[in-house]
Amino acid sequence: MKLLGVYRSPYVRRVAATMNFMGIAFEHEPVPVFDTPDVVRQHNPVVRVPTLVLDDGDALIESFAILDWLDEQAGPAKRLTPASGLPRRAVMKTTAVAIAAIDKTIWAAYEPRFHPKDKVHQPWIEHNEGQAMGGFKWLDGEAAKAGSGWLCGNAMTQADVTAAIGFTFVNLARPKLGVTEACPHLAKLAARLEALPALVACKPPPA
Ligand SMILES: N[C@@H](CCC(=O)N[C@@H](CS)C(=O)NCC(=O)O)C(=O)O
Repeated sequence: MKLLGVYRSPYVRRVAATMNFMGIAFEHEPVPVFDTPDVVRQHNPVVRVPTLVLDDGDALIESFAILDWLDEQAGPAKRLTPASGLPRRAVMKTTAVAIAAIDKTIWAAYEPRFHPKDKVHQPWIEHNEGQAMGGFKWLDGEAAKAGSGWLCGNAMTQADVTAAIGFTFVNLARPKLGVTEACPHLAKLAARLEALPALVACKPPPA
């Protein structure tokens, strides 16, 4: 099994961290999708990462769909999103806030990256940053309630993994946003997660 994409991408990283937590072996091919799109295109018509190329040649795309498949492979004891009921709803909801905050951080970062200087629309950057900050502050409130525990229940879940990876990413991509200062409880949770071998093994390079 081969994971395409760099660990700077929070989407790629949450897939890698999840496989590490589950003890699922994989090969990592750090394809820079914008520089070498053809490598990704062979497996993913939309040319985005993460793309997970399976041993039978099939490929999975979109981190949420990949994580869903990994949960099924891992089985009840190791899955990171509960299979049903209120525990599932809580983890899905919290993970959705985390991934939406990541999405919005990326939208803000892409605006100056992919437009000529005179076409960059600062109000649009601020709009997206405001939404990202809304998500991170909400996660901070949940982290405050969790204290030294986990965001959803008694065990670590996908909500913790995606929230921690999102926190690390926003600080790399939009350091001036001040998420660390605004979200001290989330910062503590992220520091705990980032110290675990599963996340250390897929550390993003410094900005
Ligand atoms: N919703 C997707 C987002 C994936 C995504 O946007 N990946 C970025 C890298 S961080 C990418 O491949 N960008 C290339 C492009 O959009 O052209 C997921 O969760 O996998």
